[in-house]
Order: sequence, then structure tokens, then C-alpha cells
Amino acid sequence: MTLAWPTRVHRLRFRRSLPPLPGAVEERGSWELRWTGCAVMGILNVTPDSFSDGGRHADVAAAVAQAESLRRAGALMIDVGGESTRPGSHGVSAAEELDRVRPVVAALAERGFLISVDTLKAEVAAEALRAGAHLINDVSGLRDPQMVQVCAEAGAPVCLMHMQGEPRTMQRSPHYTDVVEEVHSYLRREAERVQVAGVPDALLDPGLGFGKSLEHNLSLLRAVPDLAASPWPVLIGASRKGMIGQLSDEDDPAQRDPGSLALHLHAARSGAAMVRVHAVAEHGQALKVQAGLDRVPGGAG
Ligand code: 9MG
Repeated sequence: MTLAWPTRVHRLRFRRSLPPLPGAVEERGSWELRWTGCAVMGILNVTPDSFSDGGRHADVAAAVAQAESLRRAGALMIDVGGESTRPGSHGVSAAEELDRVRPVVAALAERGFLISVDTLKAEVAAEALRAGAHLINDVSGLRDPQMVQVCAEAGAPVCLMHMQGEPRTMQRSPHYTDVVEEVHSYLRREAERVQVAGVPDALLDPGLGFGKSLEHNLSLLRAVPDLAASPWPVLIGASRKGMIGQLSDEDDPAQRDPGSLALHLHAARSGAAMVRVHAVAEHGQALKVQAGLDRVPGGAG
């Protein structure tokens, strides 16, 4: 039996006012990015602990080298983040975040990368889009009142993620009556709302680990096929997160790539269009093998 997911075509629309998009086709005044199966978004953190801090120029060069290596390893898009949103984390100012993100985005744009920027702040998003970013990944689901307008004006799609509470306190006592119904209806409602406001398209992300217990995360994972049946592509991000530690008894986040891969393969088979990961090469290869297996007549599935 051949499963539908490896050949399903996912689409994401960008307004043509953005810089030319690597790999996108022109479609009725927009750029349309199309891909089949599950793509990889590579994580590029540009927080001070991520690089050597050998001066701004050296840091940008190191970030570009890492992005080049993620692209060679198969990342379709690079997600640049200058502020940690881990549970318990405190924010930084927009000026500080921009200082970290803008030069890296500009350097990647010059080199033809497809760039997403992970930020909660409309001010940072606006400057990053001006510097050449293509998509805004906002884990707060666009809570900054200016964020929708900034993305609409730039013609940039968004990754809409569900988060209960805020990063500093979100894991203290997450509570839902029906987590799947609440998260999915929130994401569909918000995707419609932002598109009515002029944002060209959205990726939907249930936000594993963002104000959710292990049981909430597992319920949302089991429900990926339901979310993937909606008109928007679905992104899943569990890379090195606490739930991988809980399921595998691995305390060190840097040692959680094998567990992250297992979870992401499951998400891909459930219909996820993209996974956000640290270990790009491992995911790229495993996803290709899984797609190949599912294409074999009478194969897995
Ligand atoms: C920035 N960031 C951290 N975890 C994430 C996740 O699961 N999804 C998205 N979209 N962004 C994330």
C-alpha cells in the first residue's frame, strides 16, 4: 500500500514584495514555495552562549558557516533566533535581540537562504524582514499588537504557534479541558484571522512544551493527522525538549537527538509538513529513508 503523506504537496505563499525566494515559483502575484513530504527547518541560535563571542564579525561568520552546514545537510529553511524562549527564560530588549539577529539575517539573505526569524517582537520582525528574512516564527501566536500588520505589510507568512502562558512561567501548571480541541480551534481561528488581515499564509504549530504537560504533548502528537487535514501546513518542534527527556530518561538536552528523531519521524508520518530541529543531517537522511520505505508497494504503513 502507498501512503499519501510522502507525496503530499505542501504550499506556502509569500507576497512578491519579498526578496526572491530560493526554490519558489511565481503564482498569481505571489511566490509559492512547494515541497513534498516533510521538510526540515534548521535551528540557528544566535544568543551569546551559542557562539564563541570572538567579536561581532567573528560571530556572524560562525553563524553563516553553521547555516551553510545546515543547508548542505538538507535544511529547507533556517530559523534564526536571538532570544531564548525556553521554560523559565527571561527576555532581552528589542535592541539587543536586533543586534544579534539583523547582521546574520542580512548575511544569509545575501547568500540566498530561505530565512525564518524566531521572535515575539514586532519591532524585531519588521527589521529582520527589511534585512531579508522571509517568514516570522512567533511562538506567542502574534501577541504583539503590531505583529500582524508588520507581516501583512511585508507580505511574509507566519508560523503560528500555540503557547499557554509565557515562557517564564508556562510549565508551572498547564491546564486544558480538551487540549486538542482548544489548540486546534485556536490555530485555525488565528490562521483565518491573520489572513483576513493581509498575512499571505501560515504554518500551524501546536507548540509542544509551551505550557503543556507530557500528556498534553502526547495528545497533540496523536492528533497531528487532524490538524494536517486543514488547509495550512503543520510544523512540529520537539528537538531536544523536556518531553524527549521525560520519555527517554535523558537529562542532557544535547544527548536527545535520537529521541527527537523518533518523535519527528512519527510526526512526519502523521502528516507534518516541516520539523524544526537541531540535528539536520540525521533528520534529512531518516526522513528520506522513511519516505522511500513508504513509497515501496506493499511497504510500511
Ligand atoms: C522557537 N521555538 C522553540 N520551540 C519551537 C517550536 O516547537 N515551534 C516553533 N515554531 N518555534 C519554536
